[in-house]
Amino acid sequence: MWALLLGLACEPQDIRYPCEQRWFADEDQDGWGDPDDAVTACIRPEGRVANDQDCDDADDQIGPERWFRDDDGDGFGDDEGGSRYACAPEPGHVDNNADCDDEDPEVSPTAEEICGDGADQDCDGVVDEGC
Ligand SMILES: [Ca+2]
Ligand SMILES: [Ca+2]
Ligand SMILES: [Ca+2]
Ligand SMILES: [Ca+2]
Repeated sequence: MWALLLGLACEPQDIRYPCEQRWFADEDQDGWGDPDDAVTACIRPEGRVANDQDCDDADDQIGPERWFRDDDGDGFGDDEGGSRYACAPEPGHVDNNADCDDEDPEVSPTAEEICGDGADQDCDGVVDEGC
């Protein structure tokens, strides 16, 4: 019985992370970590997260924003170009994913619908409406 318990106690831990994994304090518990407070461990220490992207770890209302690639430069991005989280604006990125054609600056939510061409210029999901 004791041998069995001891045997279990000596089982290797369930290591799911490389031991050089760094864990960042998440004081405000918003899921974003403090880049200035890191420890290294194989198992996630309580109250810590694997990212270091919190902009203010004392305020759970302040965290990184999601930025979307805007390839055609019309001020609207999309999901396809990928997105990233950051505290400051990312070059070539915008804070929305409202572009329905990120290869055409003439197509965006602020563009005007062009009648009769079978395309949806203003990204409202309707082709040639109001024509
Ligand atoms: Ca945090
Ligand atoms: Ca925060
Ligand atoms: Ca765009
Ligand atoms: Ca566009």
